[in-house]
Amino acid sequence: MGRAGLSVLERIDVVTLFPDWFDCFHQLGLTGRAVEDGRVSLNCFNPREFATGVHKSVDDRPYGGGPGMVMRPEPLARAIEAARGNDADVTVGYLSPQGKPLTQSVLADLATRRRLVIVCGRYEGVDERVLDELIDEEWSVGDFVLSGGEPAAAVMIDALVRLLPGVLGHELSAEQDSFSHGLLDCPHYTRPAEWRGRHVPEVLTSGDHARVERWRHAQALLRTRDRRPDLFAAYRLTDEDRKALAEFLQNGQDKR
Ligand code: 4GO
Repeated sequence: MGRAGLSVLERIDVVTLFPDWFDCFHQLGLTGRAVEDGRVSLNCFNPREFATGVHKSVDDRPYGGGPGMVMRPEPLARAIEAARGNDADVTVGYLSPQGKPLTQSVLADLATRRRLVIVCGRYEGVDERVLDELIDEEWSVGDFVLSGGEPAAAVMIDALVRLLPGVLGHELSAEQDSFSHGLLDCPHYTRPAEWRGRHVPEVLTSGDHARVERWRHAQALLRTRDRRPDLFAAYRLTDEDRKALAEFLQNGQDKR
């Protein structure tokens, strides 16, 4: 069902040694409201609580030597299994720099799975056998290294929850986002019309809605071309787009 896109994310579980990281999602802002309103439920499972022995240890030294520690398989596996439960329709993901890059379109797909379990590693990472045994997908939030998967999971949760129906309120705005059309966002302005000698572009105060939309789209094209040539190369320009670009470049209205 998740794959057909007929479902919508109902529940996110996070496997983490630091559940405090996720408290703010229950309290603050857009996600706080979404969780409070029951649009999505958010739970944490702590491998520490599944560790046995007096020390309840969750890490151990790496085979083959070297610095740092590795998360032990059994407490982690038990936490993942507790999070998953008996449900067949669950995607279990692990966050690491080795994962598939998370883009808006990957996240839009994940937002149509019914349940996600997000596993956060610490130390040097987790025992590879846990990935082989229990992880369906591996994701990355970018080409950099974090000391734990928690901030990456937090990024994912924020990006996912705002895609859920009813969460943004103004349904259209997720569609108007940067990236949903493969382009960066246009500039935004609010009052006052002049601030520190800088004026809001005249078109935005013209009341001509069609002109405003053409300007915004041209700005998005120009900014993408300047700042993200990789995205611009992948974007398929329409004849309309070419005209808009040429017009705005000619008129020197290229506020970027
Ligand atoms: C995820 C996790 C980077 C990412 C991480 C990322 N670093 N780029 N660190 O999405 C294993 C132990 C992974 C620390 C974790």
